Amino acid sequence: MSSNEAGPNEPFKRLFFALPCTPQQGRALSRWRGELRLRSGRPVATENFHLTLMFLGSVGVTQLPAILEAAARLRPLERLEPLVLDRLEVWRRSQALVLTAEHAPAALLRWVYGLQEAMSPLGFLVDPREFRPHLTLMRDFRDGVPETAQAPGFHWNAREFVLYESSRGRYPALGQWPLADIARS
Ligand code: 2AM
Repeated sequence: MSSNEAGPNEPFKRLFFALPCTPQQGRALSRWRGELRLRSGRPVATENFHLTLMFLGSVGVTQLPAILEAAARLRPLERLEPLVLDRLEVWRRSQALVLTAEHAPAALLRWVYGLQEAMSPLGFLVDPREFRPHLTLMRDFRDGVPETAQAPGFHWNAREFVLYESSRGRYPALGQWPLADIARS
C-alpha cells in the first residue's frame, strides 16, 4: 500500500513487514497441513511461512534507510499476549487458505495500527481494511474449508518483527526488531 512507488528508472524492492515463523513451528504447521490432504492450490513453502503485518509494495531503494529508521523507533509491546491461530478459513478474493485467529490480541492490533502510522509520513497509506492476522497456507486455493480431525491451535511465538523483501519466491530479511519488551513479557 504505497503512494510513493519507485520511479520508472529507480531500482525497487517489494517489501512487507511480518512476524516470522520459527523453523520448528514451520515444520509443525507443514505436517498439519499435509494431514489435510488438500486437493487444490499451491502450498506456501515451509520456509516462507509468515504473518504479514503491513504490505508496503514496490519501494524505491532510496526509501529503505527511512523505513528501517522508522521501524527501529517503534515502541515494543509491553506484554506479548498469546496469539493463537485457531481458525481455518478460505479467503475467496485472494484465493487463499489461511489460518487466522478467533480472538486477535487487541494490543497487537493497536501495535499494527502504530506501525501503519509510523509508515504514513513516508508515503505508505494506512490500509482501510481491518487488519486480520493470518498465515497463508495455500495460494490459488479453489476449494471449500477442509475438514480437520485435529483442530488447529498454533500459539504464535514470534518475539520480533521483520522487514522482508519478496524476491523471486524467497523472502530475505532486511531488518528485525523486538515486538515485545522481553524483560516484561
Ligand atoms: P499474506 O500471504 O500473508 O496474505 C509477500 O508478498 C506477502 O505480502 C504475501 O505473502 C502477502 O501476505 C502480502 N501481500 C502481497 N500482496 C499484497 C497486497 N496487494 N496487499 C496486501 N498484502 C499483500
